[in-house]
Amino acid sequence: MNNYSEIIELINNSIYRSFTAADEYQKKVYESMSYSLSSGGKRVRPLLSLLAYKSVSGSEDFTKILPFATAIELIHTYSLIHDDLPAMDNDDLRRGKPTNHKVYSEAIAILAGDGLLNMSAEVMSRELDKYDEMDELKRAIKAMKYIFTASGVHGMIGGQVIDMEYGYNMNLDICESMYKLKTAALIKAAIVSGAIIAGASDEEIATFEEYANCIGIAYQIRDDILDLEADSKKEKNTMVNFRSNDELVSRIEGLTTRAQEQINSLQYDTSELQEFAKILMNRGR
Ligand code: GRG
Repeated sequence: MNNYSEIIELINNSIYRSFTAADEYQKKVYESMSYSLSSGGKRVRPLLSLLAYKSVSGSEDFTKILPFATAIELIHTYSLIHDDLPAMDNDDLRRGKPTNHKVYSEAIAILAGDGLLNMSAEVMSRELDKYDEMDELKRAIKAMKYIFTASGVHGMIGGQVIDMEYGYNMNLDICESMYKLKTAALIKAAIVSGAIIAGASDEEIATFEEYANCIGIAYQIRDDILDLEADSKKEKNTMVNFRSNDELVSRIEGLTTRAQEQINSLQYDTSELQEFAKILMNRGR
């Protein structure tokens, strides 16, 4: 992700600014939130948000999109903290470091996740005061609605429920539904919110949705292959249980091509989104 280091710096600054002062008695929860926010996440989702915004607006002034991109990373971080908890995947390591609950206790990790989710709402709603134009305000509300729907039971949480309920006993169909919700929904929200805030039409948003869905599913399949290569595959089922490596690689290529074709049909400069789709699918850990 080296090519994008300047944009990632902007994102990181915005994430760290989203923290309000740490009061004395509850400072442990701030430390716990900050631990997971600054422990080496690639910032894929906020980056996609900014690239979609830039493509539609033609502008590199990211002031308007940054709060939404930041909120998505806060939501992503909460989901990882909760996913690692004993009641969920019970993992000891995340990004090569001890998981949040291992460092701060299970209770604090639950609260830190909750805190990050709330903070995502705070960061976005703080923006609403700044809009003078009704159209801008409507776009901001539309983006918020999209982000919260995608991360809720119709999206990411729903996907996590499928993982919990069917993880040890699923078929390809269930696995596809899980990927669409658990992984692709938040990636879609990142891209679509960028397009919404930049003023894309409904038809264009539908095209971004299709692009995002393809790269979201392909991103998860790539993640499964990386897990397999690192020999860290979990006991639960993933796509590698149903398809050979060659089939999965060719599925990733097919999804990436479809994603690229989709945004190629737009009237905007989508070259960075095209390139980023390729980088994501060839990524290592
Ligand atoms: C607990 C509500 C709740 C949801 C959890 C996102 C999720 C759902 C679980 C995390 C486990 C997992 C494998 C999710 C699939 C999405 C994925 C590939 C996450 C990792 O995202 P990256 O690669 O991670 O962007 P970094 O570390 O770069 O932030």
